Amino acid sequence: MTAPRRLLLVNGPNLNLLGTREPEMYGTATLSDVESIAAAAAAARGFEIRAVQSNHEGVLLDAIHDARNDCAGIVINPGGLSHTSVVLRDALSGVALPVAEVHITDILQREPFRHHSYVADVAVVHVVGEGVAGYATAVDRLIAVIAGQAEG
Ligand code: CA2
Repeated sequence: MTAPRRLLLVNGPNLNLLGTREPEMYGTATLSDVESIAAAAAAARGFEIRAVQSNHEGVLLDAIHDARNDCAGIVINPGGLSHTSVVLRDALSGVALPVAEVHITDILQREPFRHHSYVADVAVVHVVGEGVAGYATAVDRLIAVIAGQAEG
């Protein structure tokens, strides 16, 4: 079967606040801008995006599980769940799709509690500290991985 040309874009808790608070940390782009940036990067390579943002972990898990049926990979900014959530990590490893983890800020340059991500070692692509442009980088690099898998 041909792999679906669709990625799931997941934004975790509090990322709905993008562009409304803390612009010195997260910039002025909104969540809607972020979803458009990812969609444009995907469209340039013939892919589409299905976007989900939630402040509820279970909603994120259900979206990740559903991606098994019709997505070729997952781009995720888990927000603060990166540093706390074994269940999110288990969901990502359970669906066995290639994952790109993206963070707007450079988590390694911030407080020590942000240095560890439970998602990091189930992701094949890692993008940190590029601002919201990092979502386009993550989409590009994930599609390159997917294309490589299709060839191999
Ligand atoms: O740098 C990132 O993208 C983070 O995933 C953002 C998370 C943070 O917990 C991670 O350590 C790094 C926080 C998302 C909260 O987003 C806000 C945006 C605007 C205003 C307030 C929060």
